[in-house]
Amino acid sequence: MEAKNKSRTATAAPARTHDDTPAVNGATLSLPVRSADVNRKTRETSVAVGLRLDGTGRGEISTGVPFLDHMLESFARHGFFDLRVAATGDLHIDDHHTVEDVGIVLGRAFRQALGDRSGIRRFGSATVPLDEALCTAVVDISGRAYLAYNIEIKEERVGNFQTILLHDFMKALTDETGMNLHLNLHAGRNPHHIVEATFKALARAMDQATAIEPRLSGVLSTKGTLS
Ligand SMILES: [Mn+2]
Repeated sequence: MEAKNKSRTATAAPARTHDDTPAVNGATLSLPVRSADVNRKTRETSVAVGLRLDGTGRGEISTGVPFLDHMLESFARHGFFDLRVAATGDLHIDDHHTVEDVGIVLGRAFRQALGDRSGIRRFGSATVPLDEALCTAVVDISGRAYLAYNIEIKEERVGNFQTILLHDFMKALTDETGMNLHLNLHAGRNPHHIVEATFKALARAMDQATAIEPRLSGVLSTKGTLS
């Protein structure tokens, strides 16, 4: 009996050929959970973000700014991120602090969840229509922050939401994630459509760029680092 167990152990051990990612059912690699929880509290806002990169698109968003909630739910859904955002802010002044600070904390969550950025595809791009609106997002999660914002919206507001805050949100997100983001609007009349097409394009581009590239070991850079 004892000898039998011993021989089983002895033959089983060499079957694990490499590292610590054993095959599940002989097929799927078990990858580490890429997620982050980030909180930030200032005299103006309090923001908590939970992010899982390899999610299913579930959003639980409550920022006190309904239009931003709608945009972030769309972002989670189309990027297949699981995203929880809870924010309270000085909305009696205006939405500016809250929208910008949600961008900051979401960016920090991406940075934290990506770690040293090893294994990611790094680049992503998507062009998304919403009726007459058409927007392209191109992203390089390079560690270098740069936003090229080429979106012109004539209307000052969508409902109560100031359209200029889209720029502030994207700048905060870009800076804190440490990425290069180009946003180009090709067409659009309705400001709701323009902003929503922008978030959807961003979601799809970031889904690609944050995805794990199975052919890659280490970081996708000839420099050897993305941090
Ligand atoms: Mn909508």
